[in-house]
Amino acid sequence: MTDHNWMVVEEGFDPERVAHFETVFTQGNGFLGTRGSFEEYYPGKHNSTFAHGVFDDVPIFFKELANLPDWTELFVDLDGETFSLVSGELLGYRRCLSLRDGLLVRELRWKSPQGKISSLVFSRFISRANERLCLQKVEITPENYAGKLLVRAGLDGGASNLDLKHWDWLNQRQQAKTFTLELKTKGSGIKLEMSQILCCSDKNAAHSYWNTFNHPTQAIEKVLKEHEKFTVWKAVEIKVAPFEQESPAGKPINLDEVQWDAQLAAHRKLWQEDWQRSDIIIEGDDETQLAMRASIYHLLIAGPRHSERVNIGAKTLSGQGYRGHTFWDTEIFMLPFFTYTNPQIARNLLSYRYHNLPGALEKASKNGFEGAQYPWESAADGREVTPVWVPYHKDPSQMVRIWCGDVEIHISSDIAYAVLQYWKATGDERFMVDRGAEIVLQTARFWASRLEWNSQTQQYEINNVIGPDENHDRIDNNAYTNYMVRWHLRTAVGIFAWLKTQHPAEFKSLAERLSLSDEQVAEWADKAEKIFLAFDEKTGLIEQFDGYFNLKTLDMRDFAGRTDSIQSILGVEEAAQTQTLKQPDVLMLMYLHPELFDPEIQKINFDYYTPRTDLEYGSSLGPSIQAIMAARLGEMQNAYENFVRAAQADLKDVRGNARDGIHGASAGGLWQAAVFGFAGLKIGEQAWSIDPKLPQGWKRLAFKFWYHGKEESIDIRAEGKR
Ligand code: IFM
Repeated sequence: MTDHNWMVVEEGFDPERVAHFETVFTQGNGFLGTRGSFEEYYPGKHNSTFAHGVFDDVPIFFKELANLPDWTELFVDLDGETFSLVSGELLGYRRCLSLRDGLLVRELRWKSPQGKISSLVFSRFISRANERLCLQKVEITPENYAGKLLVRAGLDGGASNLDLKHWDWLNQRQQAKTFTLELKTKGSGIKLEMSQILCCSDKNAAHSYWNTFNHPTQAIEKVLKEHEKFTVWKAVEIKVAPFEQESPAGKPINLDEVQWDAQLAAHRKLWQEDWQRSDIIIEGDDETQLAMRASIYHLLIAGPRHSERVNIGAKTLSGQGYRGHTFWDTEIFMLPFFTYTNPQIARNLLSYRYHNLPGALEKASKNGFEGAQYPWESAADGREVTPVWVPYHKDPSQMVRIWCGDVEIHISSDIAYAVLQYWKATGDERFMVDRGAEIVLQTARFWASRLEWNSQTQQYEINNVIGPDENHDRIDNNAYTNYMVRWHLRTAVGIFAWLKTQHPAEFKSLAERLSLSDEQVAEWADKAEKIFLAFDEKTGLIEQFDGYFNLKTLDMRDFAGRTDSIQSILGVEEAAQTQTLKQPDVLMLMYLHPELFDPEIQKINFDYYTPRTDLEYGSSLGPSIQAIMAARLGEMQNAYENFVRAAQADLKDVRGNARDGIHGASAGGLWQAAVFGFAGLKIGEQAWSIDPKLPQGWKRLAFKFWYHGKEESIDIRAEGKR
């Protein structure tokens, strides 16, 4: 293991890639996430810090994570000239994120407009050891001059998301060497306290405090000799009222006593433990090794360790894309990583769904159904927050109708599926009895009321939905949805019976509380067997939805050289008239339920749907699933090609939208592609097995995972030895 496989490096400064690197260099600790923005002013920089659960009201998107004041602000005045990347001349520039410990370091040499050369090294980390603590340091050396140095660092209460300000000022105060700013979100009323201390390497340096309204600032001043290195560092404590009690790692801090070295050592120890459990070693392919670790790193900094009331947004805590909302991306794409490496985080994520059952019950009831219908997009309280109309990205004067919140309903089964997967992998019976069963039963109840009886065919249908492939909306009998619902209802019937026999006391109280009877559940069993399931006996094909086979086939080779999705090139309406998929749909179903389809049937459908799927520029969720299916079927070239696509989603910014935040689902999907695709890990109720198929050139694939409370180790060598 060499360190270049642990370092994401920006060699040389490229103004065009500022926003991209801000995302890639995001740091965090499972509670806070801060983008890799520069400490000093830079035009158009999108510095943001988000904390899980800190949502506020916003037009169109209902709720969004509120951008916290920037704890990284730091201005350096060098003998009267302010350091900035927009003036003077850069003589050297290198920025590195160490994935081992999340330390971000920027080293540069800068020649000021007046010709004074300085070396500057900025370092920072968000503590893993204390969720409230952030630390930052700058080392400054004048190389060809002597003069006055002034470092200014403040907390700006005027922080905003794009153009919307979420914070009201409450108070600010100074105590000894620290100052504190108190704020409250305008709509949700969440209180925030940020405190800061600024220290330096010379006791005789002059300190001052500027009590500027809503932007208190500390400064340190010193006259430096030529070649004299001077270090300034600061510690910031971030307290968010609703989450303080829940967080054992968020111990109160005495900022006066915080020491950089001691904090870094404690932080590194926990990171080491994280990697011990979570690393995937790939030998023989450095580029994907680094991408794999970068994906794991981004999952680790996003996973809530100490709260079961929050969840991970589609863009983690690394950007404003999707406003911090949670989708099925969590349960189907990211959760398996946590289930198998950090089951406590997986439990927290699923518990968020449990605590938010009231929102799902409300949604079902508003729509005229029974039980619990989970929202397509969810924020703090689990109510639907999918926007209904959004400005069209190519022409913001036009509005586009988003139907996902109305009819992308497969998410209720995706969550139930994740609950069952978690149980199977961990054996956490307590979770199942206390929380999981209720999620599965209440969502099953929703489906039982949502099914539509077709008296002609004598079958139940599910009409007017959106499947995983969002290129086609408001379609009937999406195969993914229908098969998932049959599985869901059957599973709920099994859970009901299991609870009744294995945990009679809990069963009794749950059945009473939910008013759930044997008759009702028997009806679910009956309905499950009468759901329409597409399958053509002659061809072995599953039609993605009613009428899909009649749509126009598009030859994607005709669009060679494109840099955008087919949907974006053709427009929403026209793309919907073609068979082009945004992401795997029938293949997604086969990935989740391989037991339902013989390998020949999987292959027939793989061959049919692969050329119709926009894996290059469609959804970032597609390539990893495609890679797993291809690996399972021995289509190794296709598997590797799509694995690389997923690996590059953020590091290479293949879709040009990494500026909006990390593609969390792609990161989780990449982990699954290595584990369930190339290693071929299969999890049973009592045992697990592997069926390795390594891509060409890979010499080794090794990782650990947790199964029923015990850590297991896999080490696959190219020659096939374990
Ligand atoms: O959940 C996904 C969806 O499957 C495709 N569009 C983006 C969403 C958020 O990542």
